[in-house]
Amino acid sequence: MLNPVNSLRINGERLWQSLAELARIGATPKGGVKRLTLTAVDREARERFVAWARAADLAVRVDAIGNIFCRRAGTDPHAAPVAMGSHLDSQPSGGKYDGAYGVMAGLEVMRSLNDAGVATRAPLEVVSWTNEEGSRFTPVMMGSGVVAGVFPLEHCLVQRDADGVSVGEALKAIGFAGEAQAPRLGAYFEAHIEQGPVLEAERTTIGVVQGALGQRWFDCVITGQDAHAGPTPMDSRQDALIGASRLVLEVNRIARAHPDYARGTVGYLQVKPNSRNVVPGEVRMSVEFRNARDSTLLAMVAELKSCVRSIEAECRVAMALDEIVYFPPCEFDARMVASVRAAAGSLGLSHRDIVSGAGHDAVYVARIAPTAMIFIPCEGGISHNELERATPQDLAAGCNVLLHAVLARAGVTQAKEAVT
Ligand code: HGY
Ligand code: MN
Ligand code: MN
Repeated sequence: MLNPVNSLRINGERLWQSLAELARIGATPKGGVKRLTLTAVDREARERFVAWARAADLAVRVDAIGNIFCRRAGTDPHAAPVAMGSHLDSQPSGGKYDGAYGVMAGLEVMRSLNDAGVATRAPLEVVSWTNEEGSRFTPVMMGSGVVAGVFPLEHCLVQRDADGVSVGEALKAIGFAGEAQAPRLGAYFEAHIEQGPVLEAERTTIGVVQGALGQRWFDCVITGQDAHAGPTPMDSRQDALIGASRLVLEVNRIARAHPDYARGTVGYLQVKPNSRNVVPGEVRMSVEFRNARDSTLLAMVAELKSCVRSIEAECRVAMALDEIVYFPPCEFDARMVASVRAAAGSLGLSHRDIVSGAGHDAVYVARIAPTAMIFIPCEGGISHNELERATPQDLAAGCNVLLHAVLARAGVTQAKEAVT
């Protein structure tokens, strides 16, 4: 590899400004963003990203699930591209860095290589994947899942949101129902905030991500009987909310009782008829479990199902559990992980190996291309929260690691005299 690029660094101020400008799209009062996938706000962010990519002379293509691919040519047009990316959609009350950082960091790498006149052997791509968050439409990580062959395209296009709008209709409405074929990827790097407390607590700048927890998501419908809150004696009620409340506590107990990074969460709960003087006859809720070992994840689910049976009997309700997402724990490609570690080391940045508690598009892309992730700290480990924060220094550091890991993978064929 040519020496001149070793001293190459990204433009941290430009990265910071791009993130700030993007964060104004869907900005929420407490400093976060609400950019639900395939909404008008998501379209605005997508269009801003496409305009920036075109201004950096990247070739922009959109595929049938709305994934956006932006290519920088390499000197070997037949080489499989080295890709970077993440997602522009957010949680309903999300932060300005979850997803956006990985897309803007990839764009900044392209911009910096343009500024430095560096040519790579393999082409490069920066990708914005559709619907990583899974909060408006399930399944989660939809766009990367389609490209990785996890979900059939048609299955995803007919998924509907709470208002009955389908993914296909929403894609057309925002003008991102593309026709391009997703490119074959030679490698994929995703830069992301850790979304947990480890790096900040250890004052470590870079997380060298080994892999991600496996996840199992369920929709649960609890059916009892609507009844008048006054005349109905306590013993004769079929109170769906009591059943749901018992299940919430059992999910928490099961997660706390298991090893291997076990997690259990009920994040969504809808009570019907949701009227203060009616005993609730129906509750719809989410249940999700995560774990670093597939066998432990299975054991957690088995315990959940036995709890469901006993709660049904005790509360005289019916509980329907429908599994909607499953992916096993994943390990990233050892050579790719090593290149992230080497880049952090060569930049003199503190770093440590870490496992991702969150799912990411990288989890599915890892099924079709060698993949690795780069984490940076976020304040208090807070994410999926409007208060999500990261420092300009850490954002730039992670982007420099991305730059040098990508260059090591793509190969440098031309660089102006020593890059100052
Ligand atoms: O839920 C997750 O792990 C990711 O944020 N979609
Ligand atoms: Mn994310
Ligand atoms: Mn997220």
